[in-house]
Amino acid sequence: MNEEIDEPSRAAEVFAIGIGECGSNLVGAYLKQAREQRLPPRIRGYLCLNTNRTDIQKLRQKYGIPKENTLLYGESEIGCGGNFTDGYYYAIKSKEIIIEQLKELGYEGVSGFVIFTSTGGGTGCGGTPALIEILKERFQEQEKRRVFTYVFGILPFKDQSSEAVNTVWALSTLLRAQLEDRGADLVCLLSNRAMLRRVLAWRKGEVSDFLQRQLSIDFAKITDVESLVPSTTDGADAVSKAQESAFVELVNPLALRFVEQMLSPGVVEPGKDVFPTSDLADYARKLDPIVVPCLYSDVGLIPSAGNIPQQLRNMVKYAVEHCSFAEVDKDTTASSIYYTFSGAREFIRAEYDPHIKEALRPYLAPGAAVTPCFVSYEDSDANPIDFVVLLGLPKIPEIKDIITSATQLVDLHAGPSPLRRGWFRKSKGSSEEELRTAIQDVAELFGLLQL
Ligand SMILES: Nc1nc2c(ncn2[C@@H]2O[C@H](COP(=O)(O)OP(=O)(O)O)[C@@H](O)[C@H]2O)c(=O)[nH]1
Ligand SMILES: [Mg+2]
Repeated sequence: MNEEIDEPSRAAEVFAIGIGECGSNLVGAYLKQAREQRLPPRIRGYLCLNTNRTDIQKLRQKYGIPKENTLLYGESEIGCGGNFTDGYYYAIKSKEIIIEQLKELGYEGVSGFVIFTSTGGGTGCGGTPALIEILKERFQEQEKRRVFTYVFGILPFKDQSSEAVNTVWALSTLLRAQLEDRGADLVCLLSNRAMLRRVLAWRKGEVSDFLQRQLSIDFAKITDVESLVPSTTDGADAVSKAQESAFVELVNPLALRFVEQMLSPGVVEPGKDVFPTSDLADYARKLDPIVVPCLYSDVGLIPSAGNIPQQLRNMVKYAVEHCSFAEVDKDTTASSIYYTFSGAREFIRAEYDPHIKEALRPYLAPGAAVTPCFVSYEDSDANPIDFVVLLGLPKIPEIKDIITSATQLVDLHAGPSPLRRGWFRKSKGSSEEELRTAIQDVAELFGLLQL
């Protein structure tokens, strides 16, 4: 892909994997957008994996993805229907063909993998922990080389209790595996619900045209934006399905803007300085294993207007409270923070760090560390000021909702009736105990034990 890149920066390249429908769409949209503008310089190659033939066909058509960049695996060709255990074992059983195809696409020597998935489906939810195991085994055990695996996980829309169960299972599984060094190095949570709310708030005009076209929704008549969010339960009807797919179209570009920002500090470009020098591994080293990103694009910082500390405080507040990719509590207490401040050279100054840190303090747990990264460009026109904050293990009300929904669904099927209990095995390939442990894990991790 990037022939002119020299060896050191080549070594810092990553391989992108989209697994399941959501994950593959994100990779497809990312590369399509990149092809139209410029190639994403960090991405060595990409693969979209799915257990569902129709999803792959739709994906190839929509984003113009060549066949060799997709892989259909598993036993049925009709997906996993939300059964994450199937999702997990289908991937494990297809280990050889997955590795073989990654090899053909040139994955040797990359420093990391970015894996895109939804947390609430089956193929991606179950397949992601399996994929990471496969990659870690291949690199760490066979090659004795550390590779980083970053997961961009999309949280479901609200009131999807089956997806809530899957989300809890996926987070617990990814983190438990990490204890044995076979899990995700970092999981970035992006919430469909929160992203949709942002898009609706920011691009009202454009969005209303889009909804009018796609769904014949008259935006002028909508008073409660939240009511637009599909609250589908299992077996959603066709209307909410159409609605959901229109909504994902709206949120995907936002998710991708963040991905681009997150990968950018390590990309070597003429006229660009990064201080302190940063590589992809930094995020994993400096942050807790689950993070929620915030992205404030095109910040209006005006040094000549004076009172820079105040301007920076406003920027930080706005970023955390209005630009996070999953809603966080106002008095969120993150256990770690990493921020990237990027833009034209005259605005991006390391001496702003104490002010930014001070402004971030209300969102931090006592004793938690903040890691800065300044990215400055010579060319001021092409590079607006962007501020990215990664909040390590913040308080996320949505996670609380997800735990509550998951618990309700588990409770519903628990109890003495073997027919009711059959749900655990049939729908999830799992057991009540396994799911209760996962719920407990996630509740503990986020400090949510008193629900
Ligand atoms: N943001 C976003 N969410 C999606 C997309 N496609 C599906 N989803 C969400 O993903 C979840 C369903 O998982 P899906 O990826 O279809 O399952 P899988 O194919 O079995 O891994 C639901 O929460 C959907 O709202 C997409 O392209 N973008
Ligand atoms: Mg799907």
